[in-house]
Amino acid sequence: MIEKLVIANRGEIALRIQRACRELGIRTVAVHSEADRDAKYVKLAEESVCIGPAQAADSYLNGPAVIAAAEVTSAGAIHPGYGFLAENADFAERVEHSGFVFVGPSADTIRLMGDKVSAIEAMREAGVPCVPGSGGPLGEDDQENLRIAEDIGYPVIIKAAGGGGGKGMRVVHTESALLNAISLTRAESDAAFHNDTVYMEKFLEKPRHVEIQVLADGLGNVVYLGDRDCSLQRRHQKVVEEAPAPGVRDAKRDEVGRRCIDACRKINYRSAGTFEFLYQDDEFYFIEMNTRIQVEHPVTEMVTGIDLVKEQICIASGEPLGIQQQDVTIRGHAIECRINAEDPETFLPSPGRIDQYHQPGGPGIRVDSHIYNSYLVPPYYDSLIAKLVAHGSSRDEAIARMRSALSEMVVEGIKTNLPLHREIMSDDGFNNAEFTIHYLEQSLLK
Ligand code: MV4
Repeated sequence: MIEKLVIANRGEIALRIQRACRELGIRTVAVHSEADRDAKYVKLAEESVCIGPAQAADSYLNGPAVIAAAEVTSAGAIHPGYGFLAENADFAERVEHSGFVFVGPSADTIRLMGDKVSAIEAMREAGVPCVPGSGGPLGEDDQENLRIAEDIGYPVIIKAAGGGGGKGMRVVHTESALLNAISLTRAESDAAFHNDTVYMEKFLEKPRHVEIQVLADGLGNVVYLGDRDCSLQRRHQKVVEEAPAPGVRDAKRDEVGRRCIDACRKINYRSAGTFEFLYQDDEFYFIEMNTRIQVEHPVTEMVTGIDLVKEQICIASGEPLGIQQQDVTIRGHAIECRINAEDPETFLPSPGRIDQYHQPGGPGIRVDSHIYNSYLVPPYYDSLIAKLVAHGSSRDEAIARMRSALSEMVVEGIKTNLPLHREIMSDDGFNNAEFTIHYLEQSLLK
């Protein structure tokens, strides 16, 4: 078993990982930037190491500094959390070559999934349903590319193999716009990701974003932990997530979940992972796989009772997965609101001092947050300050509990998106689960 672990992250997820370690009897090392010296998770860790200046590029993204912190503290493992170095295959490789356990999949798996073309190819071969598309990189032959688009049928979308999460995409509605769109996406992709590989998919116009959570030990034991709907987003930033995805039939969810399990076995996947799908007209279409613990993991924890972070760490220690598929049951419904330090009108970050914080509570309420009274929200990082999660026996009960919790929650001194969450929880479209990925931007924020 791992005895000491470096948490290569900050904020609420650093605290979350630390809590999992404390339960498991693992000592923790917090690494932090100069701006995070006074952070709660730094004070609560057994040890801490300052790894650089405030700018993330000089600290949380500095792989050698993180590895050096593991060396000087004689830690055995590094947990990357989400963001920063979590899906950096070169970092994972360096961690392992330095003799530490990387809490996540192998560097090769991260690399395979980081290239969206190779990820789709692997999933298609494993029987995971994918979006109709080019089934590989687009070549330089214009006539061939026009023919591929004709076969798929317009509208199509051109995506960068090195992209993901909304970066490097272009929708094409007509044949006359295709070739220019391919050239532009290729050039942008080359500049942004040093990779000019692009591919083509049918553009789905009114999908929902539904993802499937898996846990795999790399020894052949794999389970899927149901699904999550993450459709409510603005500019590719998720705002509200929930589990299970409303309206997805159990038989459909199970069919796709089992395909995800098959795929994990086939690529020998290890750790927690998420299969991202577009969901439209009762069908799932794979788009990407995330090889990290995700921000929205708590909704899955609430409905399954399984601690995903503890499972990740036990798997990384080499333990076989202690859960079988028949042990996984989905109980009730959970919703997560991402509370951000941002201006509710302009969406610009709103860092500063928290003058007043009242954390909500009550049955079924969970708050994952590192903030406290008089905490200074630094301006350098993501604006997420809290994840407010509500669980109930039904979706309606979860929403009612979330509404109550939102009415209790007080964050003063900085601006937050609490007003937006209160609006969403009272919105008819949300309450009736009538939404797509475009709902927040096109209906609610108008
Ligand atoms: C798509 C799509 C429609 N059709 N692919 C955006 C983020 C990246 N993960 C994939 N994305 C999309 N891919 C096809 N074939 C629409 C989106 C998309 C989207 C997807 C999930 C959540 C929010 C989104 C917002 C805009 C576009």
